[in-house]
Amino acid sequence: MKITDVFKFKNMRFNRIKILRAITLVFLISINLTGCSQQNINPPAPLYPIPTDYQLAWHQMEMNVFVHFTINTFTGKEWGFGDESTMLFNPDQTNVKQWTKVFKDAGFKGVILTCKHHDGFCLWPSKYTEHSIKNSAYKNGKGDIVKEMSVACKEKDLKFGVYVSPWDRNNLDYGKPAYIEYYRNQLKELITNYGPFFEIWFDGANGGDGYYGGSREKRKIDGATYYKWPETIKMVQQLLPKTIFFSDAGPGVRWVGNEAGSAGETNWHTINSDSIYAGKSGIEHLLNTGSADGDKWIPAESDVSIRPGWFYHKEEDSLVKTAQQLFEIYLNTVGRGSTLLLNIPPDRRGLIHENDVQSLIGFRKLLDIEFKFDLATNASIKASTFRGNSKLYAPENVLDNNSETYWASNDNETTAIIEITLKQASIIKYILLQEYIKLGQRVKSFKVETMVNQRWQTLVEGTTIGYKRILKCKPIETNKIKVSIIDAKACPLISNISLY
Ligand code: FUL
Repeated sequence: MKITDVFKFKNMRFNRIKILRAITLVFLISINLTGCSQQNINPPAPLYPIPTDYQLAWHQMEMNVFVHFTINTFTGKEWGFGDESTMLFNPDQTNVKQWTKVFKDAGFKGVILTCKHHDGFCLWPSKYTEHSIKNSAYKNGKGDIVKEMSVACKEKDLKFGVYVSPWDRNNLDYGKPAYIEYYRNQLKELITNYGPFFEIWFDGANGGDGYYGGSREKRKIDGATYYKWPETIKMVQQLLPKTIFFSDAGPGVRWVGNEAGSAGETNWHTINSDSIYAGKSGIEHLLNTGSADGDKWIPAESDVSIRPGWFYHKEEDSLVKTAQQLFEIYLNTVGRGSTLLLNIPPDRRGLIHENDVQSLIGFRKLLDIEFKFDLATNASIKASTFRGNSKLYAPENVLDNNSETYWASNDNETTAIIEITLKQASIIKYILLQEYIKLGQRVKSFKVETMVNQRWQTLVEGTTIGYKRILKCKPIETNKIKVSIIDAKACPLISNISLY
C-alpha cells in the first residue's frame, strides 16, 4: 500500500465516523429526553357532542350560589299565592355586600338571584307590573335588589345570573298568549338594565292554582308548548349570546333530577334533547344520569338548599346543613362532574343568617384541609400506551397542573393503564380524575388500584369521569396507584389525576 493510499483509507474511515455521528445526532433529535417521538401526530378527533366555550367556562365554575328572596321570606311560605301585599317586603337591614363576602369567602364563583318567584313579585321595579319592589316598604319603594346584587357581584368578581319564574301566580294573563309577551318583556328589561348574565334559570314548576289578577282559579298549561321556549331563547340569545339556559331540557344545562344535592354516579354531560322539556314529569332518573348516546351537550346542575326550604324561615335556623353535610354534597355533585348550585337565602333583616355563615366557613375549612396538597405532585408516571408515543399526549401531562394538556391513547385503543409512583408512601383518601372534555366525554368505566404488599388491590371503581370525578376511598398508605380505563366511547383523554 502506498503512503497516499493509507491517507485515503484513513480519510474514508474519518468520513464514515462523521456520517455515523450525524445519523446518531438526527436520531437523538428525533426523540426527546423522555424517549417520546417528536413526529407530528394527529390530535384525537372530537367526539361529538362537545361543549361550547361558555359551557366549558360554566363547568369550571364548579360552585355557584342560589339566592331565594321574596315576599315568602316575610310570610313563611315556599310558594306565594300571588295575592300577598307588596308592602310585606321590608328587609330593613339589607346589606348585599355581606352576602357576596360570605359567598366569595366560601369559594363560590357565581350567584343566581330569584328576581321573580312563582308569586310574581319582582325584586326590581319592573315597568310591566305593579307587583314589585317599587310598591314595597323596602327603601320606601326606591329599592332595587337586582341592581344592588348586580353591582355587588361585580365588585367581588362573582358572575351574576337570574331566576325568572315562568309560572306567575299573580299575573292576570297567565295561561294565555299575552303572558308570554309579558314574560319576554321582563326578560328584556332585566337583560338591558342588569345584564349580562352568565346563566338564566327557567323553572319548570307549575302547581296550577293562583291569584291570577283576582280570578283565584286553577290554570294548567301544556309545559311542552305554552311557553314557546325556542323563540324566547332565540330572543335572549340575540341579546346575550353566551348565556347558559337552565331548564330540565337545557339547552345550556339541565336539572339534575332532584333537589338533594346528588348527581348520578354515572353522569353523562350528554342527553337526547328531543325527549325532554321543562316541567316534564317522570324523567328524573334520565336527568340524573344523562345518556351515553345523547345528541346534545347539556350537563347537569345540582340545586340544593342549605336549609330545608328554599326561602328563609326562622323555625329552620337550627336545621341549617352542617359543614360536613355540605362537604358530602360537594363530593356528590362537583365530585360527580356536576356543578353545585347551593341555595343560601337571606333572612328577614336582609342578611345571611349567622348559622348559615358558620356552616359555610366550616365547609370552606373542610375543603381546604381535605384537598390541601396534591400527593401526585412530583410523582413519576407511566402508561401502557400513549398516542403515537408523542410527548404531546404523554402520561406526564396528567400531573402538570395544566388543564390544556392531556394524556391520550391511540385511536383504536379504548382500554389503558396509567401507573403513578409517589416519591414516598402517603395516606390517600381521595382520587380526583378529569377528562379533557373539550373533545367530548369518553370514559364509560374505570377502576383505581393500589399496591399493598406487592399486590394490586382495587380501591374504587366507577363508570363516568367527565369534567371531574372525586372518589373517596378508605384511607390507605401506599406509594403506587394504578388507574385502568376499562371501557370508553373512543380513545380516552385524561387531563388530570390528583391524589389527596
Ligand atoms: C322549584 C321551585 O318550585 C322551588 O320553589 C325552588 O325555586 C326550586 C329551585 O325550584 O321548581
